[in-house]
Amino acid sequence: MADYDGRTALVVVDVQNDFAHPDGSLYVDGAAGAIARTNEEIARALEGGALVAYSQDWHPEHTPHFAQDGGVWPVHGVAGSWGAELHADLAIAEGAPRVRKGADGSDGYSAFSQRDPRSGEQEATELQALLHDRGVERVVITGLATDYCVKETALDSCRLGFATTVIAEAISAVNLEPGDGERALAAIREAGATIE
Ligand code: VGL
Ligand code: ZN
Repeated sequence: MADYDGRTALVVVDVQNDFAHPDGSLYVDGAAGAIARTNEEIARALEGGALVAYSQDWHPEHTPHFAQDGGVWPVHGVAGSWGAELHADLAIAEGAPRVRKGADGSDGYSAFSQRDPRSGEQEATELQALLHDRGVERVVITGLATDYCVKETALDSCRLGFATTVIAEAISAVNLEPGDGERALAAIREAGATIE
């Protein structure tokens, strides 16, 4: 269990039906366990006065991110669709911010930044400003998927100078290639985050 206080934010990454529900288009094995464990962290975070923020993949119907449009992934996380909704079993902290990413055709793996598909430049999502405004120094990360959005969010978090912890039991990997999840954890550790 991570420690939570007013200078800590829990970032719950992409616990959306498409990743977390067995009927979702990009269902991640182990999602149910990750949700249960995430809910425990949410309760503790709220008790400790920490900010809880939820990220959501929020793609247009056509984007180079999707296989149908030349990318790798089945259609998922389409803005406003059932698949993009947060999973019903996930505890939702009242008034908690939701950070939507991957609109405008960017991959949007990280909750902190996305690459503008036209200029190619890396731009911040509103999460960075949100955390800075609240004086957040520590970031705890849970959610889906270990080898994509959790990893990129954790790497950005470290890069931005937040003391970063990833809760191993509250994440799960896509594993397009066997071992991707393990390699992601190694990269997260390498970047300076703690895996708990
Ligand atoms: C994700 C693949 C494609 C994720 C998002 O949330 O980890 N993975 N888009
Ligand atoms: Zn996506």
